[in-house]
Amino acid sequence: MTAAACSLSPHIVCRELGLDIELVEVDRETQRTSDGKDYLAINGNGYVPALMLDDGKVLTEGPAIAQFLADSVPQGAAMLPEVGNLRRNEVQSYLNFISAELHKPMVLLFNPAYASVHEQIRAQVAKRLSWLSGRFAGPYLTGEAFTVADAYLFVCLNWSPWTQINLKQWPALHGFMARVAARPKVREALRAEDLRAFDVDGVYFAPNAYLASSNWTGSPVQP
Ligand SMILES: N[C@@H](CCC(=O)N[C@@H](CS)C(=O)NCC(=O)O)C(=O)O
Repeated sequence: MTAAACSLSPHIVCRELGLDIELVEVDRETQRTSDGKDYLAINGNGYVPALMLDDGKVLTEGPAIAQFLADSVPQGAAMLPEVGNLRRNEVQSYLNFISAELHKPMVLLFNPAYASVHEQIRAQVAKRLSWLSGRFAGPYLTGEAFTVADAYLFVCLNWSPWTQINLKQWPALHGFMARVAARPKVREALRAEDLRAFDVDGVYFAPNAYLASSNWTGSPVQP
């Protein structure tokens, strides 16, 4: 994992499901893990997340990991309904949407190499967020249940302040962030990654180390 990166999404799923996990940090500069391994030998693409199982098998790609985790325990059906239930496909549809239409474009907004097209990318993301905000079926994306898609959406939307996207223009999305940020297991995951709330509403979280080293002048709040 890397603090506040998309790896936070399967991390939240693990905590929500009460799974026993060991978090291993990846230094994206050196591609070394905090337990001294070459990360490229674990995931040849070099990006997080990767899930290593007890038998050494490795699963990559966040949405696939989140689904695997939910399917691995009976209580996971609350976060990803069983095969044959159309709600499962609905959750999968959102996972794909978040991955392709939000996660990847938002990552480009962090990259100065794409600065000349950031405005256009931001407009495209805004279009997708407008669509999404009109789709909320309840407190969460598909209704009452907090699903693996909600965990993923929370993590991507948490990057809004860095990518200069003001979520307050979509009250449904801003409310969603507050609701998810208040979940005890989500707070546990945020603390485990040493993330601190840094906005007045306490719904966006950044690595403590980043807040300490950037020129941001507020005072971080322990989640
Ligand atoms: N398709 C991958 C993308 C993962 C991804 O973009 N990870 C980012 C963090 S959010 C990363 O590690 N980037 C570093 C890099 O690409 O080298 C997935 O969904 O798991």
